[in-house]
Amino acid sequence: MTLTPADVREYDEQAGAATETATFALGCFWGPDAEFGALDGVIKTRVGYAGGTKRDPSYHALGDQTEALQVDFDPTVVSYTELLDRAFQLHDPHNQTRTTQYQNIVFVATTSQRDALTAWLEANGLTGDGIETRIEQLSQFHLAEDYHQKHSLRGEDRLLNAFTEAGYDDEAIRESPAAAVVNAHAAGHDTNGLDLPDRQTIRFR
Ligand code: MHO
Repeated sequence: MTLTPADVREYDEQAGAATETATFALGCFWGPDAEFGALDGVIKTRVGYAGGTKRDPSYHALGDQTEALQVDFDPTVVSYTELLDRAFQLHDPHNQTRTTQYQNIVFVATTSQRDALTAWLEANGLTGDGIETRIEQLSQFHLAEDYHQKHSLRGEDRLLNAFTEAGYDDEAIRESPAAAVVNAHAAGHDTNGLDLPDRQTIRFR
């Protein structure tokens, strides 16, 4: 089973869309990176650190920062509200983790995201004050180290090789729509046959 460099290029060339960005912290960021990468309408994902004040945080010098995930999504395919559905499926809003590293946080970036979150909570019988999940205005998102980006994809040489052979460096892998979906596949998620928006499919051999 091989993913060819041509498949990678072909996928990314066709994945262009006007996107919005959503940011969540949902525990170890490897998991949600793959979970969200499997969703239709999620174009790009990246992991990083947010929610704290430490400058230039790194995995081994995190300070008060939390592992977080950013997704660029096509709002004509998936709504911010649907991303909230998934974010709240992936954690329990009534239980917060003790460590700063793995706090559950919904970062809102715009008034419309804040309004959508308020409406989501209300529709689910919750209030911002009544849950343990932190709700914060997004200020800075510090990119995590390359080895954390698309962690499941990087764990399989045959997948990583398809990207490096297609000429992708670490930044290109991090920002690649094909890498987001292949990472989800590698983590065992149902990626809908890796369908492209126009139904062309990355072929695994
Ligand atoms: N050190 C843990 C969690 C990693 S996650 C990026 C592990 O190896 O599974 O915090």
